[in-house]
Amino acid sequence: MISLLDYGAGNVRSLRNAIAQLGFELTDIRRPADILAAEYLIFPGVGAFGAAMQRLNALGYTEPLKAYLAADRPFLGICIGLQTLFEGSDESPGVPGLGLIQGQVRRFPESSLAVPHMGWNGLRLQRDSALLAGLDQQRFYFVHSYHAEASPENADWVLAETDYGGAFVSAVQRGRIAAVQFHPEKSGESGLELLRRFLGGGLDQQAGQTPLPELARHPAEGSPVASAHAGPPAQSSYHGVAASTGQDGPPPTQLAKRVIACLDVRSNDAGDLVVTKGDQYDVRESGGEVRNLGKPVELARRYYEEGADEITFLNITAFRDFPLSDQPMLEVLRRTSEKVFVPLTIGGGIRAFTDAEGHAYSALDVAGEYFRSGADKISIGSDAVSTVEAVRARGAGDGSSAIEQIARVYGNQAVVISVDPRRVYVQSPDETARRVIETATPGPNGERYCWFQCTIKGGREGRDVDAVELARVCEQLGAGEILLNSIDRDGTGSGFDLELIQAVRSAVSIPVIASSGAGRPAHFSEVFERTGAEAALAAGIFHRREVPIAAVKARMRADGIPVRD
Ligand code: 1PR
Repeated sequence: MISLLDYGAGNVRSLRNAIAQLGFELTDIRRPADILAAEYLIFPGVGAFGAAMQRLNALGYTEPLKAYLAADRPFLGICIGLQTLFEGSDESPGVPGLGLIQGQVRRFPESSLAVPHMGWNGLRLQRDSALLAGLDQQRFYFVHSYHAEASPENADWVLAETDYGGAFVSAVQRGRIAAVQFHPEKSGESGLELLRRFLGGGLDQQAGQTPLPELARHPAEGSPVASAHAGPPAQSSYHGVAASTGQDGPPPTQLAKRVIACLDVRSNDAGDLVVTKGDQYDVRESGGEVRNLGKPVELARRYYEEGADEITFLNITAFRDFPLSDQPMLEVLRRTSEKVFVPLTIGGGIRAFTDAEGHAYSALDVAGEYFRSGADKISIGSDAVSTVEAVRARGAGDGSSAIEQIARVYGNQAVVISVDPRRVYVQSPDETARRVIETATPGPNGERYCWFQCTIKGGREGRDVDAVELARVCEQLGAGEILLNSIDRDGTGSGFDLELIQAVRSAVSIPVIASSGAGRPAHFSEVFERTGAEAALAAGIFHRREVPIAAVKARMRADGIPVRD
């Protein structure tokens, strides 16, 4: 019996779907006694360290869980499920963890690297493992701001390390107990393979010393990777210092730049939900009908199979309707998450709402429904602009905004801010109180300066908020990522707005997704080489099959940019 320790704090739908996809049945832990009855126990911890421990304690799960672990029974912890095995975390000072593994969970230090560590990174195996043998040549999806630290006291647990600034513990294992910092259920085929090995008794086999399969050779090195059968364990990296970059060790791992496929979705005039795509946000043909570029679930599956690192759905007319009445959109999410095992973001209409019967719904209610339907992240557009206006008027956040509420419950990494800016040109910086940039793309009357004005309702209304200010304030309120569109570049195929992207990226320390204007593979390399963007998103060129995702990645690889294969 495979049991899931889900204490209801976040989206575990994708994990359920991944296990179903592998042909296994899952039961839920509903009472403390169920833990000791489990044959395989999976703990996909979600939310903050302290909140996770508090839930385990409140539900009476802590002691049976400790007993289960002490008996060396098959266990797989994921993300916070790894961190809670340690003694404590900077995230929740004073809250004891399960204490199975000696050591602390630390916050990533301030640096030029974005936090959260979000995206696809590699593994450096520290020793033999049936769970990960050969998979260390793949990348897995991480999303976290805190990481477990290796130390001499926990060296016998550390199975893999990953580099981001310094090295951190990305997988642990002893006997039948294993845990990973990344999300196998969001890591495509490699993640499914890891789950398959765990559920197929991989750790039992290892405990019984079944020989491991011969390891493939590392493509870059031409020599066996330091893991199963590869001689002495690789050096460990104590105190956060990447130690395995020496002559003989495997090279440091690298976070890949992400390539994201975006599906703008709305109802067409016949009432069917379609993927559409505009030019500078105008999605209608000259005859007036909404452009139809395909069906959302089918296209999302296609992009998953073609190697998209993430999929984003934007419900582009949700600002005028109540999104929870939009059952087809929720159904799209449910069906997509059954077969697509990379992160899914959904945006559109995330705000507080009162329906025709007078029932009030908070933005958290709306977001919760999206998470339960399979979303990993939600994106907030118009409401973020109103929030920044209110914060500016008040001088500070008051905890009531959608951004703050959703980040508090689901974590910062789950909140993306979708920005829809348009350039406002001026002849001279003196013409406006706004901070302007000198632009290499002058305005229609030769203006050499501009600022980036935020809009709401899909570009229909300009507001007195600058995109740089918006990004900065939203980060302070708890947003975890910025999706940076450009109305000027949308659908033009003329390349990303590098000036806009660099202006925003240099103002925040959370990841930025460059969006709008991709026309050919070189545009992706350009945006990664010339700005600090962590990801790049495109829509039209993928929908119209003008550029395959594989061609984008091949170009990036040729240009020396780290990509997920
Ligand atoms: O304001 O919280 O309800 O969210 C609405 C969401 O819908 C926002 O994220 C907003 O960006 C989006 N949206 C609203 N209207 C449109 C429209 O096109 N008429 N789409 C729209 C925005 C922009 C990108 C697009 C890229 C890449 N689409 O997502 O996919 O520009 O396109 P390209 O590669 O073809 O150039 P709320």
